[in-house]
Amino acid sequence: MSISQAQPPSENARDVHPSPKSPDFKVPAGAVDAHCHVFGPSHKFPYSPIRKYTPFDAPAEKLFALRDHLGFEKNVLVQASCHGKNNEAMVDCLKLAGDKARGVAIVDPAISDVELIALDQAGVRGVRFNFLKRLVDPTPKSEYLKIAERVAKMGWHTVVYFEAEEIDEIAPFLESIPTIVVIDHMGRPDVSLGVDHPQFERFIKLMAANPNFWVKVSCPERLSVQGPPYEDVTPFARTLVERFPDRVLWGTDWPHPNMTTHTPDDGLLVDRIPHIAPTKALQHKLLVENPMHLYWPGHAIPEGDL
Ligand code: 0GY
Repeated sequence: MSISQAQPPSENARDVHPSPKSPDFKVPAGAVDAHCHVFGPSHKFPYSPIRKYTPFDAPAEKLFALRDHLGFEKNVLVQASCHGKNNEAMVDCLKLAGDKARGVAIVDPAISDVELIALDQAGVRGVRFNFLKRLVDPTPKSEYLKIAERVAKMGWHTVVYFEAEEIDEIAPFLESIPTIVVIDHMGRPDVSLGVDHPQFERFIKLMAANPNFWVKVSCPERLSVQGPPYEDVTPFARTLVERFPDRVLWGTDWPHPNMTTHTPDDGLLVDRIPHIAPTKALQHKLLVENPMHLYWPGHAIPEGDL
């Protein structure tokens, strides 16, 4: 493996899949990959000095090639911890993508209104609060709340990433956020417990009690105990899609940072979609209507073949 990037990847980092399969499942026209990242290139957009990992560079042009290969039309770029609060790589990618991408930023509580407006003009529509200890040092919830109150005025939403064991501790904070709250990766359930376990029931109750909560039915590759094709994760995603069809999003999670067990094949991930969203109507909501509503409100929504 040749490593020529400016900041070499962490020892256990994996590069992206070199040749993801062409999916057998054809996504509907206008489909949005609503959770992916761009990394570097680090000679141009260095990783954060306080990052917990260094990924392989995964620049905009590689993402666009994957988008086209999988049949998607649009991307939502989610700022990852390795770039910290410097959103330049993401903003550069938004510019290159034209209207085909939107972003979710990580911002400092001291960010100025001018900087927030510049992010909005670049296509950012949300902020991300990351609670995973292996990824970030903690930020006080009071600081996060101040950010949420400011971005609420801009019509943005909040994306949160936390571990399932933290749900009781974090729920009151989530319920105080005055925006739509999008929960990453199904709240990271322990899938070995099973879909009927109180842990996942607790998550469903949280979703049911808060109509402003949305969830990404993403990341089977991280949550699976069995590995590809991730059948042990399917019942979790399918339950959420069927129960909350208007509040679910789907994303590849490309380029899959911190995966140590295997290199995910994004074509295979796309082929899981009909298993978690078994009807054309559910697929259209998951891949087109819901992300368009959140990230391209007021834009024409391509009709599905229902
Ligand atoms: C993801 C998941 C991970 C990483 C990050 O911000 C990040 O670094 O989100 C992870 O390691 O679980 O969504 O990319």
